[in-house]
This record gives sequence, C-alpha cells and structure tokens, in this order.
Amino acid sequence: MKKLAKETEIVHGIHTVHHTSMDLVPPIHMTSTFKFKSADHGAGIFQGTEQGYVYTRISNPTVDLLQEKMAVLEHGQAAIATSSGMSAIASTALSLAKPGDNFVACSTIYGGTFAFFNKHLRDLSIEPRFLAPATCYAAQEIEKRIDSKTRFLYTETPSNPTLDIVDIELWAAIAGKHKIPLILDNTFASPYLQNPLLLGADIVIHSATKYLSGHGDIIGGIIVSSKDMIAHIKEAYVTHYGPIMSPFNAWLFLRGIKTLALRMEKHSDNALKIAQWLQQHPNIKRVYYPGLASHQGHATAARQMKKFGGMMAFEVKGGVEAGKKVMNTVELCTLAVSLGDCETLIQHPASMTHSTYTPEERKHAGITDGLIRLSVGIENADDIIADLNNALA
Ligand code: LCS
Repeated sequence: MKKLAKETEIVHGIHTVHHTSMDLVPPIHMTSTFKFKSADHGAGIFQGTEQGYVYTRISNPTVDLLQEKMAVLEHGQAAIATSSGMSAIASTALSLAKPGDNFVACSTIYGGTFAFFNKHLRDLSIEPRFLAPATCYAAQEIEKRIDSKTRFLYTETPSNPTLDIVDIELWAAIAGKHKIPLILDNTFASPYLQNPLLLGADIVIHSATKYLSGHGDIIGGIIVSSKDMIAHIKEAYVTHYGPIMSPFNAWLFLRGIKTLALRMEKHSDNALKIAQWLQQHPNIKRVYYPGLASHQGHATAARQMKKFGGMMAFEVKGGVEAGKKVMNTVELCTLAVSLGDCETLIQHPASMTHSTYTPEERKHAGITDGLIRLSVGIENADDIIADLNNALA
C-alpha cells in the first residue's frame, strides 16, 4: 500500500489481525493466561520455536495492538505499553543505568519525573546532571556534563510546565557523538505534532494518560524505540518488575487514539487563539506558548512540530495572590492537574505539579511562583476566553 498520511495511520495503523471474527474494532483479550495445544507446543513457545502467547505480563494480543500502533505512529520498530507514564520513564532509566552511572537532563520537566530522578535515582547512586533552560540550547554545556559513566540524555519538548523547546536534532547529534541514547518525552506534542525518532532521538516516551487517551479516564505509558532497545528494556526491567498495561486500558487507548488528529488540531488552534488574546491583556505579565513569535523556541518548534499544541502557561500581574484569584474565579476552566483532556484544565505548578522541586530548584528550572498552566481543551475558544476574561477582570 502507498505510504499513508498521518491522519489515516492514526485511524488504521495496525497490520496484525489476531482474530477471525471480522470485528471492525478488535476485541479485548481479558485473560491472564493462554492455553497450549500440547505439552510440546507449550515448551516450544517458551523456547521460541513456536509462535503463541503465554501470560499477559509477558504479552497480550490487545496490548500488542496498541504497541504496534504506537510504533507506527512514532516511526519506531517496536513499543512497550506500561501502567503509567512514570513506569515508562522508570523502566527505561533503570534498564540503562546502574549504580555509579549518571545521565544528563533538562531541569524543566514534569515534577514527578524530576522527583524520580533527583531523589529515587540518586538514592540508587545514579546521578542526574541537570541543565537550566538557557543551557539546554548550548551544545558545549550539554557535552561538558557527559563522561564515560553517562548512560543517556533525557529531555521533554515542549517542556512541562514552561513550554521550553529543545532542539531535538542538536541533542540527537550530541547523543550520537557520545554513543548514548537520547530519550525524549513527547507527551506534550503527541505523535501527531512531533516525531522525535525521525529527528534522531533513540527512545520516545509518552504519558499516554494525556493526549493519547484524550478523555481523562485512564493512566498509561508508552516507550517506542528500535526492536533491540525494546527487547533490552523488556528483559532488563519490564518483564521482571511487571509495570505492564492492562488489556482493558490498552483497548481504551486504541479507542482514544482514533480521534488524535482531530483533537490535536483543535487543541492547537484554540491554544494559539487564547495565547494571542492573553498576550495583549493588560493584567497579563507574560505568556509562555511556543506558537507565539515572541517565544524563544518559536523557530525551532516551527521546524520540528506540525502545530504548537494545546499546552500553555502565563503569569498574572500581581503575582501569586492574583494568580490564585484567577484559578478560584474561573468557571469553565477546571482547577485540576493532568492535561490533554477534552476539558480545559488550569493549575498552579509551584504548589501542585512542580511542588516536588525546592524553591531553589524551581528557580533553576525557570518555574516562577506566579506561573499558571493551562491545558487548553477542545471547547469553543471564545467560551474559554470569556471565562478567562471574567477571571482576569
Ligand atoms: N511525562 C510528562 C511530560 C508528564 O506531564 C507526566 C504527568 C508524566 C510524564 C507522568 O505520566 P503519568 O505517570 O502521570 O501517566 N504529568 C502530569 C501533570 O502535569 N499533571 O498531572 C500529571
């Protein structure tokens, strides 16, 4: 078949047929174990001389379909679906680094990821070497932190919560030069807006909880990479520690992904309109959105993303107290963490998603106390603007 457009792959994009009943939508294989035809057949599957399923912690047909779809959408060779975005990150990091090793990461990342790196990996004597946002653009600064014990580079773009943009090709070139993998958390962009593996990244991670689900009802994670890397992460971590996705959730993710293109178009168009409106509002101090020409990473984002996504942040004049008033006054925007849902969500990083940082660490990462993060939904943009306008007044 001729190469399919992204929207078509999002709807189709699976080549395996595991069933014979001709369903349009594949069934959910809710089974923990699978029958063997004979003792020899079972032994053959274990040895790899026969094809077949054994046990859902190892693999499951419904989860396989999601993994195959994500490998197609991210242009990788294989994927692993995990129980959460955090377990995707933990599985990847712990399969690559051992006590005594280190890795280099931007300091502006999801607060849960930062805490995992800064506390839990440190406790295991795996050292994170963090870069402040301005230094994430400087090859020299990144390379200065790499030595013979550096096992991977890690970054998000756009970043949570300040929407910093990292030049994926620059980071990939450095990773390639030092023969270490570049892990890229593509949660904010989704595979519809950005494909890091095509730009040289080695491993893509998603908190599937967000845009891949799109409906705010499930938690999950995805790792996409080469066949060899995926086999390594499975063998070194996932199969033995068991942070796998349930077949039921995999089925819901397959359902959510079908509308990814439509949703990302609407999220992006709404966000751009709202960012432009906020930027000219007299009570707004600063807007963080890569779609604005004033954003430091605008040109890079325009090069590596199809549109600029549904996430933004802003600061209100009057600091933390004025920001609190906005969050307590909005009616349509929902005060909640998470992101990527149909509903517009608003939250305060310093006291919520990024309260895992100390005030000094937040300063280093460029996360101000007055910053408010908005996950723009797919409602009518004018209704969201009217709600914000009322709250800002
Ligand atoms: N990566 C990014 C960029 C995230 O934003 C999150 C969660 C994760 C990984 C972890 O994924 P999870 O285990 O939650 O599926 N971000 C959240 C946020 O900003 N608010 O609530 C969760």
